[in-house]
Amino acid sequence: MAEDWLELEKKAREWTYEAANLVKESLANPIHIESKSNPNDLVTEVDRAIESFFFHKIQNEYPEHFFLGEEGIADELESLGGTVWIIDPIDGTMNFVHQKYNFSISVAIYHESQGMVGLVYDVMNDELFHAVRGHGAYLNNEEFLPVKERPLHESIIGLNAKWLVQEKNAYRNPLRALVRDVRSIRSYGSAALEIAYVAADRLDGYISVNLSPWDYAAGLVLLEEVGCKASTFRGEPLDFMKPSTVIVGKPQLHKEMVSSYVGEEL
Ligand code: 2AM
Ligand code: CA
Ligand code: CA
Ligand code: CA
Repeated sequence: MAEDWLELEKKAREWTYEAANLVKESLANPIHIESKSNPNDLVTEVDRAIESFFFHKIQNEYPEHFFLGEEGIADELESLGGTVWIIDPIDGTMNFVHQKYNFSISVAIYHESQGMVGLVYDVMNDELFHAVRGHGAYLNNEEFLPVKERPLHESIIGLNAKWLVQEKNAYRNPLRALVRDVRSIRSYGSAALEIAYVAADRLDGYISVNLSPWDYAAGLVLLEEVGCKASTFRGEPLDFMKPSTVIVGKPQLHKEMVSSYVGEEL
């Protein structure tokens, strides 16, 4: 049976708003925080509860669909075959914990490896960035205009300055050169939101040395609708089965950032 992607987006949107209300309610109480891969890689019981909320909704309503989420509630997937929901329950957990602000819920639906639905919801600002493949990208009820290219020296790039000072980061020098040459950099602390900002023309590009599929899956659906590009630093398509470098931008800028800065063999 062919899926109705507009209907699925409506359902995803309804659940996202419901999940956002649960997140906001959780802010009234103390939140238990743990570390994952390192002391700054945080997770809370709210991240897990929201992932579980989506997982059970999807299992009930669409038992034939698959699930890929950051907190590992579902069995690991080996491919993006069939219909797969790719969810980051809270993107920007550090902001959620420290600021109670600047975090998002990221929900994507892929079909046979193709992004069909993408939603990135900035919970505290009530900004829902959403797209259905072939139907344009929107912020709340407003459709995005096609993005305008700017020359690299007038561009603002989303980039965490930590990447410039970590000695173990092999891309430190190419990234420093890029930071020197662009107009400025910004760091909001939610990769999904920063990718949505590129689609919305608030940023010209976004770069991270290490992201996972739930960080970019929804954002990529938005980008596709406005003609922006996303790839690894080497210009290869993103591999949804493992973490990788990610570079996103308006087409000309993306090409230049890859070919003149981060795309070289290390
Ligand atoms: P998260 O909050 O869902 O973990 C922070 O700059 C951005 O990078 C966030 O979108 C964050 O997602 C993401 N990120 C990916 N891997 C991370 C890691 N190991 N530690 C911290 N943030 C990570
Ligand atoms: Ca995390
Ligand atoms: Ca994330
Ligand atoms: Ca997360």
